Amino acid sequence: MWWRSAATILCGLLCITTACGQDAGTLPTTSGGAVPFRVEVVATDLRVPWSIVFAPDGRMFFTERPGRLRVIKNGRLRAEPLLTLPDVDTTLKLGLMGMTLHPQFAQNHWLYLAYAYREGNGQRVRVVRYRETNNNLSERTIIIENIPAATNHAGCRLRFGPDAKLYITTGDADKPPLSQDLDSLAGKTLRLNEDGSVPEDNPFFHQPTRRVSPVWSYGHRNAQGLDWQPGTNLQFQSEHGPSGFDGPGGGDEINIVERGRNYGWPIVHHTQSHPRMQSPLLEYTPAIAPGSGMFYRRTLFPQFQGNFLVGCLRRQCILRVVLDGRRVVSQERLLEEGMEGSAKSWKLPTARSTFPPRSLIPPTAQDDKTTIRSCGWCRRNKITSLRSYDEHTRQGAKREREIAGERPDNPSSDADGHAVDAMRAVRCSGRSAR
Ligand SMILES: [Ca+2]
Repeated sequence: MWWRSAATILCGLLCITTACGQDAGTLPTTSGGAVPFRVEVVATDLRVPWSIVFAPDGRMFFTERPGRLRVIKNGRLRAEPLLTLPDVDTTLKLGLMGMTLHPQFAQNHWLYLAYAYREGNGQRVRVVRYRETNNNLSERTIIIENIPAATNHAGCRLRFGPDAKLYITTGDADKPPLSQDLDSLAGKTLRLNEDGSVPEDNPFFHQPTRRVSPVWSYGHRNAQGLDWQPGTNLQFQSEHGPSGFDGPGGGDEINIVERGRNYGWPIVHHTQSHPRMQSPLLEYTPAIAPGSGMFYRRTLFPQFQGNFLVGCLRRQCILRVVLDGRRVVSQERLLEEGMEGSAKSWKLPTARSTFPPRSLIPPTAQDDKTTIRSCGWCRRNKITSLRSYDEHTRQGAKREREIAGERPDNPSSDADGHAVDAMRAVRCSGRSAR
């Protein structure tokens, strides 16, 4: 029942975009009670809804990871999907994930999807474009494909920027060094024209093809939130930090992403820094598992205007970041632990001791005492071999889970700690507004 996690996040986001409660005595509020709101359930029995977009005519399109594109019109979920992709790979955290509409959707009806598919023994991601007319999709066009992916790290957030270019986040495909390889599409932000061609003003040259590269920024692990700040047009991303197998747990990031820059993975992560790499604006340990990120632009909640809202898979809450340009003014969690009580203040990031990802320790390090001895973190933590590194990682991940309040024996938690409380959807329903 782990997919209910995403369904609850869907409820929360809808609350922010469509509903507002008056009975503040029993409703969730932001800290200090400044913004009361209530959650309405608009659809049930969904399988991992991942992207939501609104058409100019008011219809709501959303993806389900098994490969379905669904629509809600006038508050009702249409029973039949608009589309069921035949070639989607739904292994673990893959599937149909990204969706966006062309900025001129009202005129050209172009809808873009990003999903994982199987290629040989591995996974890949492709982005396709359809023309949507009267709930019918046609004119399938491949925009880009053969993007490396893996069961965990596949990126897939799609959005058009203020420059009318299509931006795509990609994961490191479980191969961290690819994030630093400018000739690979893994662990990057890509920037394309609406038809999939590469803009001539992109920052990098792709050596194998001797042409301009789709790459806009690099050194990402798995960014899945993407939007531009109203007013400044700064690009913000949320990004998942290590899961334990590729570095200590936590280290989730919010970054301001700029042309041609290196965001560090896997050379630096958590609170580490490097003179030629960009440090995150915000870092979160324990993990929050940021699965989405968007700026609030609407008028129903004027207090949220210009806030960056992040859908957190862990604890199933929404992180609200109040910003003044590049400066973080405050943070809080909304809807944490379901609907009960007021939002709690977020513990602001603090410096932590961290250790290098396993990929940076050469395979021969077990016999290479010089390599181990040259690593300050390894010395401090008495790491003398890859085996002791792995044990430390395991213990660290366990501690992170305990700090996060998770129960390792909870049968409704999956391996990455995307804990699920199946009853939460019921609670949402019991408190629905109408
Ligand atoms: Ca980073």
